[in-house]
Amino acid sequence: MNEQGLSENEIFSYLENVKSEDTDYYKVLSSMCTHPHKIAVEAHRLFIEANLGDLGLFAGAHRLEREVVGMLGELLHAQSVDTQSVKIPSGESCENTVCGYLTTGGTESNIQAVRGMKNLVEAGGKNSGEIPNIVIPESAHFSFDKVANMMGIEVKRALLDSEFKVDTASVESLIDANTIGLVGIAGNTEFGQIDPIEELAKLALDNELFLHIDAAFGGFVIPFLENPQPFDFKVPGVTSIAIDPHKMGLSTIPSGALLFRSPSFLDSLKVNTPYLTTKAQFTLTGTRSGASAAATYAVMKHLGREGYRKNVQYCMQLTSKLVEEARKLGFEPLIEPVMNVVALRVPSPDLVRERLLRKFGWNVSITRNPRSLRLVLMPHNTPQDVGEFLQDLEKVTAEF
Ligand code: 0PR
Repeated sequence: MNEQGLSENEIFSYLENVKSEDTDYYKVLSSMCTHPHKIAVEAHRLFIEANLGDLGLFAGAHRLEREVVGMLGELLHAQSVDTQSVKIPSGESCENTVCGYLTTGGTESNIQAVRGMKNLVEAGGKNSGEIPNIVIPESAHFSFDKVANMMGIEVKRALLDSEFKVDTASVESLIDANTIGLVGIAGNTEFGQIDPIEELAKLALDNELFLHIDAAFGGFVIPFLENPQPFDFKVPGVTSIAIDPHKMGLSTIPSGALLFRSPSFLDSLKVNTPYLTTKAQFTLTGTRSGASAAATYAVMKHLGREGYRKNVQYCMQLTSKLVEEARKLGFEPLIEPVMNVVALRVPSPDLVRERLLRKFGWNVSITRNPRSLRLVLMPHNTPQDVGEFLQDLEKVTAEF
């Protein structure tokens, strides 16, 4: 650290320089995040110092968190949503209402959902003494590798079917006496596919298991599609859901959310906080951003269902355009896109990716199995970009 402080000017000229190395999302087809809505940015600034780790000091930001959890609960068909009594991590009781809290994103939500399962099983005396396990789809996000590593839980991976949905027969075959829960994905990272949530829920109910749905990406997409598949609390057996406002919710980073069907789930995450303004904390992080709560509140209120529907329609139109024109070039998608993620079969995908970046500046990614070009069509992309991308793809693949 320098001994004497630099001037504001010096610092900001350096920062602006450095920021030019960051993407402005132009030619980015690999990201599930996008520019936050300007209303979210303003609200974020207004609550910049709010710390939801000490709720009593930030009652306003805490109210906004409660309202966001309430709105998300409504969106995800929680049975009873009463924003006055929505449970947030402050230690109050919340019978018959959705409960949850705002996390830093899908990773924290997934970790906490599994931690809740483990704690509830241990509290219920159901622990067999063996290592507990969960069964997740092979397509699950790598945040579940962190779950396995942190919590001493075995993570079993079920096979996918030909459409990259989890194969429920494979899930069933992996369930044993030490299984505590299942995971389904509503919008998987690589293919944008939705697992058969109703079938998973039936398995969960029949075997008395928890069922966590990772809708980190799909949570702000599926409800706004024309014929949404059931994936949320409407499906009996779904016990928790991860949904990320900082992806298709157009909020600022870090904005995730974890919702539970039952308050006992949240209670199982309780840690006493003797010297704070509240007696207990249910979150993974201690100090956490109230600015994210304000940003998410602002953008959800501002856009409403209509605004999000338009956003999803726009991204789906880009998706259709991309697939239609890619087909004309002879490239087929691995599946008919369910949401705004396309996995495109191209020759030598790794080389194509590298050349698209080096020659034309496109950022795309690759699916693991099978390897294909993965493209996420986000609000920052335009129809013109899609047209240009396809021309560049044609040039690059002509070399093979
Ligand atoms: N669950 C699913 C289904 C996800 O797709 C992701 C992230 C997570 C959980 C974890 O969420 P957080 O990263 O918020 O903890 N999916 C994206 C991915 O790994 C995240 C991302 C976003 C990566 C923007 C790159 C990027 O530029 O691809």
